[in-house]
Amino acid sequence: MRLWLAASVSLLSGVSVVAQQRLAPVVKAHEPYLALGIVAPLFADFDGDGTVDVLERGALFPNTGGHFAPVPTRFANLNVGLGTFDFDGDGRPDVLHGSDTSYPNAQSLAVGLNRFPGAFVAGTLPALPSSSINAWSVADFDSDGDFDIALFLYSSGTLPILLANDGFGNFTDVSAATMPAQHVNAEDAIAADLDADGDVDLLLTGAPSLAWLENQGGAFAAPSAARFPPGYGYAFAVADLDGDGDQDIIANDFDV
Ligand SMILES: [Ca+2]
Ligand SMILES: [Ca+2]
Ligand SMILES: [Ca+2]
Ligand SMILES: [Ca+2]
Repeated sequence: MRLWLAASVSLLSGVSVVAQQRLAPVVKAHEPYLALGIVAPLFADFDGDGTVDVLERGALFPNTGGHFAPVPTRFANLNVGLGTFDFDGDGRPDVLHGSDTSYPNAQSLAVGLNRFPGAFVAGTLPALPSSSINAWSVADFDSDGDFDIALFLYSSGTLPILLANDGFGNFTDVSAATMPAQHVNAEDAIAADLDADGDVDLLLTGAPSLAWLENQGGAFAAPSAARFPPGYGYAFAVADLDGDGDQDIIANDFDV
């Protein structure tokens, strides 16, 4: 069983104030739910009444004063929640979800756009390889004000994937022009502006140690571990821990 030692946080840095307002809030579900045998629920105000609701296995549990009664979402493909993001910028939380496993197959990846009080409707995704998703991250990687999706797959023959959002929750595979043309064995991915140049980079664990993909104007350089000590590569979090204005990293080796 994989047991993660710390929760990860996704940080968005260096985007404009307008983009930051549009891109908040960010919630990334993580594997502990699944490692414990609990299907990953998502928490957000899905029905827009000001209270935090629960979404799990295709059912919405609206929060009515602390009581949660399931309501079918009428979106049959809404399986295990990965995260909640406002993909179409309408102020309502949308969802990223996959198949019922701790490492969903990329082919099962789906975006549910919030149309409550009606239902979720599917955003458009390109065909993706049949391989489990080792790591994923959602952030505004091309700095155009909407959430994009980065994927790192398990199968050795796969390449990193970047799906660019058109602003309405429809995604295009832009990997060939933006991602390194090599398999990247990432266990988890966090988006953060590590070099403080205004764009969102990707910090990876398990590749095999900490490594990062530098965002160079919307295209990512090959993974580099040169700036990191060896042997730290499973649980991590990113924040400005010493208050000096740049992003610091807490990491923990799986074997320690
Ligand atoms: Ca609510
Ligand atoms: Ca939305
Ligand atoms: Ca974007
Ligand atoms: Ca950067």
